[in-house]
Amino acid sequence: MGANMGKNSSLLDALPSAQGTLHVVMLGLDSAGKTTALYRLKFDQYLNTVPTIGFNCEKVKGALGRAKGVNFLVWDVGGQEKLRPLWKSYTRCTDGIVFVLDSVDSERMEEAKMELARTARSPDNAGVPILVLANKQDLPGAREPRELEKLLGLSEMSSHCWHVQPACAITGDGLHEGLEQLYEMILRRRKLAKQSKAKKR
Ligand code: G3D
Ligand code: MG
Repeated sequence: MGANMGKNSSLLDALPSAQGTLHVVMLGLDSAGKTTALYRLKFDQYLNTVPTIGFNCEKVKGALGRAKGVNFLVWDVGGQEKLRPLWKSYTRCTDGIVFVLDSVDSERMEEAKMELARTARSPDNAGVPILVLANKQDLPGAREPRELEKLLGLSEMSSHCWHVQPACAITGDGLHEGLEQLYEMILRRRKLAKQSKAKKR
C-alpha cells in the first residue's frame, strides 16, 4: 500500500493542475477576432461564464503537447481605441500575452504594429512572452506569418520571446497550437529566471 501511495502522490505532482492557473491576456485591435478566438477555445471545454463588463474572462484548458491539461485564465479586453488605456491594468502580472491580428487588414497593420510595440514597451510587460495570433487565415489575401513578422517589425522586439501562429478563430484552427507555443515560451522564461537566480546565489 505504501508503494502505491508513493506512486499516487508522484502522479499527482505530475498533473498539470498542480502547476496552477496561468494568466493570459488577449490584446489586439477591435475586430481582430479576440472574442471569437476566446469562445472557440472554450467551446470544447467545460463552460464557465463570468459576468463581464467591457471584457470577457474564461478558463481554457490546453489540449496539445506539454500544455495539455494546463489551465489558462484568458482575459479578452476590448480593443476599441477608447478601451486601450485599460490594457495596461489587465496585462500587469500576466504570464503571457496573445496579440490577435487580422491577417487581411492591410489598412490597419501599422496601427496594430504600434499597439503591439506599445504593449511590448510597457514596463509591466517586461519579458512577458507574446504570441501573435495571425487570425483570419481562411480569408483570401491573408498574409503569412513570415510576412507578418516583417510588417510588425518583430525582429526588433528583442526583449520578448514571440511566436507567430497562423489561425482561424471561426474553425478553431491553430488556436490550441498557439496556446502550446505560448506555454513553451512561458516555461522557457521560467527556466531562465531560475537559472539566473541560481547564478546570483
Ligand atoms: P474582437 O473581439 O477582436 O473585436 P470579434 O473581434 O471576435 O468580435 O470578431 C470580429 C469579426 O471578425 C466577427 O465578424 C467575427 O466573426 C470575424 N472573425 C473572427 N475571427 C475570424 C476568422 O478567423 N476568420 C473570419 N473569416 N472571420 C473572423 P462579424 O461579421 O460578426 O463582425
Ligand atoms: Mg471582442
